[in-house]
Amino acid sequence: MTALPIDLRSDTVTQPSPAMRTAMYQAEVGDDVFGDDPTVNRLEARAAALLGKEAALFVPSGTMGNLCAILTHCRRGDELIAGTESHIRHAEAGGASVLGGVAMWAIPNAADGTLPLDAVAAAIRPIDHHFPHTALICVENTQNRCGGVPLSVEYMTALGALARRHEVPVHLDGARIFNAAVAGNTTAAALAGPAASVMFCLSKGLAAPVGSLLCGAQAFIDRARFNRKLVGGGMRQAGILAAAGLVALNEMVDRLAEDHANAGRLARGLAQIPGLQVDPRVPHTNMVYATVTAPGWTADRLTAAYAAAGVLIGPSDPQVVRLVTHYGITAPDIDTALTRIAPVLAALRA
Ligand code: TLP
Repeated sequence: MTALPIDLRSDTVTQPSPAMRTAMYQAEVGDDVFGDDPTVNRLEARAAALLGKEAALFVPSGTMGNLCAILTHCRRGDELIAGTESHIRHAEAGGASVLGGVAMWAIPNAADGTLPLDAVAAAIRPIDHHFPHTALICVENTQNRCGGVPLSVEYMTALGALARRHEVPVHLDGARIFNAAVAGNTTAAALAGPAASVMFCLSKGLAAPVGSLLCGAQAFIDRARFNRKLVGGGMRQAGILAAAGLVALNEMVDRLAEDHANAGRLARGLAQIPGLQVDPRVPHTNMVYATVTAPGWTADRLTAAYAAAGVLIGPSDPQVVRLVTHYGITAPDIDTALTRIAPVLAALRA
């Protein structure tokens, strides 16, 4: 295989754009742990404004952004509510429990990615000395493991109202909130409005090399800054990274629609392949999940076979694979990928 592989494992594999590299080279920097980095300060102000919050904190990763939010909202022994399919529960190494002493009450996500409101209400603990204190409700938008589905402003508003009635804050894992905003024809601020805090990533579909932002009220972000230091996330001349982040916010949001269109193209192609089960209507944003139904095949085996054919994908569950479109993947790349993988199951079944 001499042609370059087409990498659909995640939107985290994106390369920075030429404008990002130029901005990084030219970035004005200082020591951000002293609050001296003008580029980080500009990025934090811009992120807060875009998300409709008072303040923001630049962190190295989405995982650390979620962790700092949890450490800031919760005390040891508290409990948070999250979806069974949420990244916080599924893929953050149990950080809330290990580092925060916070227990998780997991509610099955509905197929549309939401946490059913009656289930959330039922999971909020009454005040009783037997029970841990429910300190936080976490939702994810887009909801990755539910197919990258966007949650609507209406749902977020209803969840926010429920949470307010119970005086429990909502944290939004908005790693891909701009995908949700573009898909739902709304704004990130409208989606984040009902949440007390929101984390979003620069280094996924927005294609920056590193970094995420945690946004919320000023007093919340001041305490989160303490927690970022606690977990070793204070970075020094981080303006080098923030410069790429500013380009990401200024130039890379609107083009996410292209990734969504390419995901649709990919899903329609995959739906033609016997041995894969894909709902061609399903990609709402930039992810396609496919169930491997070919007898004797698993997600791992298919991933290896596709890699040998020059297409990188990710196993997600024993029989499920995930393919993600992103900056650097064009419509012709999708067609090439489909041409490469179409014969794989057919050849081996023959
Ligand atoms: N997701 C990664 C993997 O960890 C699965 C991916 O390829 O999708 N929240 C959500 C919803 C995420 O999908 C991710 C990363 C994170 C948080 C964590 O972000 P990072 O990787 O920056 O720590």
